[in-house]
Formats: sequence, structure tokens, C-alpha cells
Amino acid sequence: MKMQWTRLSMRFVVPLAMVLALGAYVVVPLLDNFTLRWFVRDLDIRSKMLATTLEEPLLDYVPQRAKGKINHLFSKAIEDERLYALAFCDKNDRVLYSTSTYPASLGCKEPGASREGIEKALVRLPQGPVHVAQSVMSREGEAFGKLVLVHDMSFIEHRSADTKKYVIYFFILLGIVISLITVAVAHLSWRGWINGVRGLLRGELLPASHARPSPEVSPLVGDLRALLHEYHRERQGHRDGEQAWTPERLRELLRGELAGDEVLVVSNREPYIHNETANGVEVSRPASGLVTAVEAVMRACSGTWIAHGSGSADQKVVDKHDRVPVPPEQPEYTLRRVWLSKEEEQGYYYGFANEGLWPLCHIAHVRPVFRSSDWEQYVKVNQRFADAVIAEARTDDPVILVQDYHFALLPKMISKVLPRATIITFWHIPWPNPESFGICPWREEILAGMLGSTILGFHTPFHRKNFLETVDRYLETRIESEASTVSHGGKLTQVENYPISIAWPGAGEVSAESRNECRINIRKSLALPPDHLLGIGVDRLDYTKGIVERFQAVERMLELNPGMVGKFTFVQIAAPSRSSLEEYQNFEARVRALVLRINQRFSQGNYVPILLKAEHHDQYQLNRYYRAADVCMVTSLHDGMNLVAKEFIASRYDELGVLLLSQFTGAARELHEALIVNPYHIEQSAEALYRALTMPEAEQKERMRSMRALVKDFNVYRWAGHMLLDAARLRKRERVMQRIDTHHRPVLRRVV
Ligand code: ADQ
Repeated sequence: MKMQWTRLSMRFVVPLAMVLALGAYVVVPLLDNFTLRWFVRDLDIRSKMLATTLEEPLLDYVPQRAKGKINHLFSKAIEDERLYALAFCDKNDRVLYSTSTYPASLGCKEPGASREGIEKALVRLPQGPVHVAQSVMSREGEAFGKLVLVHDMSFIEHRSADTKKYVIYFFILLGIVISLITVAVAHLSWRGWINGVRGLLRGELLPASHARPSPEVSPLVGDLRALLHEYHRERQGHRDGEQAWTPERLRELLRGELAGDEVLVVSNREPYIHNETANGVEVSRPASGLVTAVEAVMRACSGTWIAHGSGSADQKVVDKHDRVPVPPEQPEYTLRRVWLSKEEEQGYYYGFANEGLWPLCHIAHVRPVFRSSDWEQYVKVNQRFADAVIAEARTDDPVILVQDYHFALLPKMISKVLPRATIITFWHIPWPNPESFGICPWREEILAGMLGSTILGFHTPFHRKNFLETVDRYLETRIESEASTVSHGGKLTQVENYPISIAWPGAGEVSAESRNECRINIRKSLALPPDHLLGIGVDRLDYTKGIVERFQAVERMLELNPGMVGKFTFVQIAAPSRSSLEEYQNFEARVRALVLRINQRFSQGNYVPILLKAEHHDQYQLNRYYRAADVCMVTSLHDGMNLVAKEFIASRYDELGVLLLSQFTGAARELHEALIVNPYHIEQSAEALYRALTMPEAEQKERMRSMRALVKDFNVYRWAGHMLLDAARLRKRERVMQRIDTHHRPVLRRVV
């Protein structure tokens, strides 16, 4: 407080003192000098005029020695308040006639400077300062005397004193105004600076935004970013025992903390799909963020993955228990397939999950559709998967990882039969606010089903908070906000946020092609010159991914920067998804029509600005595109996390390339150095795209290096590790409680 006052008074007093000094020591003397000269000049003119007026009568009266007339003439003349005295001197400089006021000390001596036939001087007499002017008179060319005119100058001193006073007042006022402005400006810019730094520390400014930071914060951005990063790592290192998360560490954790415990995963999408093709049975990996993440965990911990067998050759390759070891090239875990009828798949998967829950949880302005028939299938299929899990479990307390919104009812169904099982449910998509969720006709059943979990995970604290508020609104529960637990029907559920990620090292790290080879080869395959600028987008063809908005941003960027036409191409790799739903068919048609329109608008010869590759690509191919690109655009309208953003970063071991990331993805909460955009704001995205394409390499490297360090540390093993560590902790506690219960209950009973 004291410091603030000192700073404030300094800002006020210093400018005030400076302005006053300027007024007193520079302006007032200058003004004094100026007014004096001005008045003297004025008196010179007056003297000359008076001398001319008096010359004629004097030429008559002096030769006549008409003393009376001369005295009368003089006394009439000095009635003018400024003319103080008059005298007439003869040729020999003797005073012949004078007014009584004429100071004897002046005599007839020559005054000072001569100008325009008049001699003049400023003289200080005891009575005050006077202006003395002498005008020589001649008759018929012969000088016969001179007239001495004495003007009173004390009025000049009075006026000068008055002027000085006003000037000082003016400067005091000016000083106060300037000081106040200085204080206000300093205060505002200080606040701006503080806000800038605060924003930076919260990850809102440059690192988190496509906007440039204010000039006063700019010099600090690099240092602050480095500092934040260091802090983030230190804090995490501290939490994780300063050990990096690797598949080995995850395995060790499973062996140590969950010694011998069985791990089961349940998801709708299977990690490997066997399909009949013209070349026989072929295996493929689905385009799914969930599969990408959980597969990495399953490889680390073995176990059994239970999923819907959706491939045309899936039944052909399983054993009599519907199991198949995977990955096919080097089996590490078991895939157990569950078969669904067309009707079940339609109602549970396409209907309730994807026409109901998916749009319900994503705010992408597509109306959810809820049908009772779909709900019935959803309940039925959840039960079928619960039965499959129970059948696969070799113990009564397995660790079960339930994946996503397809299985909201599963946790409760399993825990009824296996109450000692540790059920970790991870919700891969956002959780909406209570009002939005409230429109689901079976909201209570869904929430109660999920609360059958031991641990319930979301990507971000925001989704977790939304869930707790929803439960609070619609169910009779006890919520401990501090501990983030919900108690419902005698079961305690820990609700946490675990940001999902990708495996590290990513496929890009071990790829055979160098970055330059990727750049050249991909451009060659697209018939583009080697220096052509390339943007990349990789998504399922889903309306939540902001593909339309992305293309509109590309169009606007080309519109605003015609120099980019012919030099930049955007490649969209879009895996067809849920194509049997009308909403998705319409969406695909919209995307295709938009591409056609934009391409027609900007095409030049063979050049088109957007290349749409609406097909599935394997991870190896995706990585080649990521590494060949100058910019990757992730413009989801709403996304739980978004793994494409992290895959792009992982693939860029050259530390180049720019990530343009929607603020509505979970990833935006972590990847502060991406160019963050609001995908609904087309102008902003277009501007950010241009900025990405013209970003200097040094800045690209600085941003990419920082994001790579983060994704490396916050990888998928950490995601799974944290969930499993929490599970292990809860299991230990449960076991201790059970032991206490069995040993002490009889004692307690006896006591009672
Ligand atoms: P998704 O909605 O599927 O995941 P995302 O996280 O981006 O979204 O993952 C997509 C995955 O599919 C990526 O691994 C990507 O490489 C792959 N992919 C996309 N297009 C492909 C294509 N054409 N060919 C091949 N592969 C393709 C959901 C949630 C996300 C959340 C994940 C994980 O919607 O918010 O990040 O689960 O929890």
C-alpha cells in the first residue's frame, strides 16, 4: 500500500514540478522580455507621433520666446497619463523649457539607440522606470533644438507582474492536468500490462490465442512461456515421482500395484476389424480416438478387450469362445467379440447412442432424437455386454475399463453381479450442462447406470463439474465436492478428470521417411510443386468436427490474400463415419458441395485449393501427411479432447509446422502454444490460417518444442496410469476395510 502511494505521488508530483519549472524559468522570462519589447516599440511610435504634433507650434513659439504658450502647450500634452514630462533643449544642450515633472538629472544628454530619427532610452529614475526619447528639430535645414519626451513605464511593470501571475496560474493548472493524465495513463497501462501477464500465466494470451500479445507484454512472452512450461513440468514431475510414463512403467504399475489383477476393457468399437475382400480376409484399424488411446494401454497390460464384432470376416477368425489374439502381427492381448443383430445395432448404436446421446453431449446445434424403441435396444445391448464381461472375468474383483457413451448402463449392471469389481468408466465425449442433459427422457437411468462405476473419468475439469451438477440436479445423491465423490444407492463413485492422449513415441518418431522426403513425396503424389504450402485436416466425417467451418476459413483466407491462390492447398482426410444415418449423409453432401463450390471459385488450370480424401488412411499414411504439412487445422465445434491435434504434434520431430486449434476442444486446455480459434468465427480462423502459413520458423519451433514436451510427458500411458493408480488405491482401501470388517465385526457385535 505504501509502495503504491509512493508510486502514485511520484507520478503526480514529478510531472507537476516539471511543468511549473518550465513555466517559471523559461516561459515567464521569455514572456517578460517579449512584452517589454512590445511596449517599448509602442512608446517609440507614440513619441514620434507626439514630436511631430508638437514640432510645428514649437517652431513658432521658441523663436518668439513665448514661454507662456510653450508651458501651456507642454502642460496640455502631459495630460496624457502616460506622458510623464517634456523638455525643449537648445542646440547647446541646455534645457530652455520643461514641465515641472521633468527630472533635472536627465538634462539634455543623448539617450541610447537611434531609430527612425528619434533617440530613445530606458532610464530608471527614483520615481520609477521611464522611456526617454529625443526628437531633433530643424528649420530650413538647420537644427535649432530638440524635444525630449519622457514616458512613464511603471504601468509596464504592473502589467508584466499581472501577466506573470496569470502565466503561473495557467501553468499550475496545466501541470495538474498533465499530472492527472500521467497518473491515469500510467495506471491504465500498468493494469493492461498486469492483465497481459496474468492472461499469459493463465494461458490466455499469445500462447493460447491466435491474437498477438500487446506490445508491452511481447518482450516477456518467450521467457514467461519457458517459465510456465518449467513450472508445469516440475509440478507434474513432483506428482509423478519425476518418472516419465512409458509402456514399461505402466506394466510395472500393473504388476506392482494391481499384482495379478485382471484387466478387462469394454468398448463398442473393436481395435481390429477383419473384413472379406477380393484378396481374402484383411485386417484394418478403425478411425477412432478411443481405439487409438486404449489400444496403447492394452498393449502395455495385456488382458481382454470386449467389443462389437462388426467386420464381415470377424466371425470367421474367432475361436469357439469368440476370441481372437491381437494385434495380428504380434499378439499381445485378447479380443473378445460380441455379436449384434441388425436391429440391435440400429437401435442401440445408431439410434440411442449416435442420434440421441452424441448430439446431446456435443453442443453442435444438431437436435438429439430419442425413441423408446432405441432405448429398449440400448438397455438390451448393455445387458448383453455386461453378461459378456461377467463371463470373461476369471475373478470376482477384476479391473474393468468401460469406454464411452455406448455403455452408460453397464457399470451398474456389472456391479450388481460383481460388487467387488473395480469399474473405471471413461466418458470420451463432453458432458453438457444440467439443462441440456435434462432433455434426455431417461436421464435418471443413465446417471444411475454410470454411478455403478468405482471411478468415472472425463477429459476436463469442466466436463467433470457439469456431470456433478447434473447428478445433483436429477438424482438423490450425496456429493462431496472437495473429494469429488458421489454416493448413490450405497455405492461411492470417484469422479475425476484424466486428459487422454496418444502413445509416445508416436508413429512419426519411428517412421522411415525423413521430414523432407515426406514433404517432397506427398506433394509429388498430389501433383503439387515442392515449395507448395500445404494444410491438413484429419477427422471422421462428423458434423461436430467443424469441417464446413474449416473450408469456409480456407475460402476467406484466399479471398483476403489472393497471393495465396495457386500457392496453398488444403488436404482434408475424412474417414466416412455412421454413414447409414441421414444426418451424416446430409452432412457429407454439404461438405462435398462446399468443396466443389470453393474449388470452382479458385481453380487455376490444374490447381484447386481443397483436396477432399473421404477415405480411411492407415496411421503410417496419416503421419506422412502430418509431417508434410505446414499447418494442421483442428476446428471442432465441440470435442472431448481431439487426438488429431496431439498426433500432429507427435509426428513433428523436426519441430516445425503450426497447429490451429479450436477453443472448444479439450486439447485447447493443454496446448497453449497452438493458434487457438473460435471455429464459428470464420474471419478469425482465416486470419489465423494466414498467420500460420507465414509464421517464421523460429516461432514455429518455439511453439512446437513446447507442445511436444507437453504431449511427451502427458502421454496415454500417464492417462491410463493415473486412472489405474487411483483404482489401485481404492482397491487397497476396500481390502483393508473388508479385513477390518471380517476381524472386528464379531467383536463389535459382542460389545453391542
Ligand atoms: P473421435 O471423435 O474419434 O474421438 P479424435 O480424438 O480426433 O476424435 O480421434 C480420431 C482418431 O481417428 C485419430 O486417432 C485419427 O488419427 C483417426 N482418424 C481420423 N480420421 C481418420 C482417417 N480418415 N483415417 C484414419 N484414421 C483417422 C472421441 C472423442 C474425442 C476424444 C477421443 C478419445 O470425440 O474428443 O479425443 O474420443 O477420447
